[in-house]
Amino acid sequence: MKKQLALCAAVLAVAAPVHAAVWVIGDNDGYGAGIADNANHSFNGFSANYDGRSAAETAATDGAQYTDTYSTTHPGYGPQPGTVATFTFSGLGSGWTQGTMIFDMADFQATTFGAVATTYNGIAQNWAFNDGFPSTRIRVFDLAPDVIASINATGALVVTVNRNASGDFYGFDYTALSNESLQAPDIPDRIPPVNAIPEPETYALMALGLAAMATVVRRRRH
Ligand SMILES: [Ca+2]
Ligand SMILES: [Ca+2]
Ligand SMILES: [Ca+2]
Repeated sequence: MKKQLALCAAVLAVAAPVHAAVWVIGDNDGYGAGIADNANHSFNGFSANYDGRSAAETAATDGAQYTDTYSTTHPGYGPQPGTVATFTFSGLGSGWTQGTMIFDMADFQATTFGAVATTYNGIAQNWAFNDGFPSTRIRVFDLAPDVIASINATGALVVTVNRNASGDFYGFDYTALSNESLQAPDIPDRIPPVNAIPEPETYALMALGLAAMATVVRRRRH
């Protein structure tokens, strides 16, 4: 029995990932400000200190700490030595035959300020995007065979976005990886928006409203 269980585990390990899955770093909460997909960011462009992160995102180490901010949490215009955002997807297993990277990204202006240098597991990607200020954009990329091979070899996908040679100022809402071949229309279903948690005073107002309604109903009955 033990041998059979061990064999099953081994087969599962080799075959993984079996099921369609999406790994998300950060969250689809509209840059911490409820900004709709592909809408303009509320960032005013004057100060370089936009920060819509939750406390958990600020403390994260997988790359969520680089979401819901501008320019990878290193505020300032112009090239900034050391401004490299690293997003680490781990525990991916092997057996990958296809995959998709998804980014909700803001304010990329490669022609004006220089493209950022971006790699997937060390493999260079072309990120010469010109979306303009303060546009946000959902981008969906099929993973190339060399990237798929690197995931199978390491069980991980490490994305680096390096601003050392660029003066562009930009942001991410979240980044995500799927082991399916997805298209843009699939994204709202796979990565549904996360609503901001209502503030305590909102609950208090709702309770007051319900109490008032109950009073009206009681009065009408009399
Ligand atoms: Ca957030
Ligand atoms: Ca920009
Ligand atoms: Ca977010």
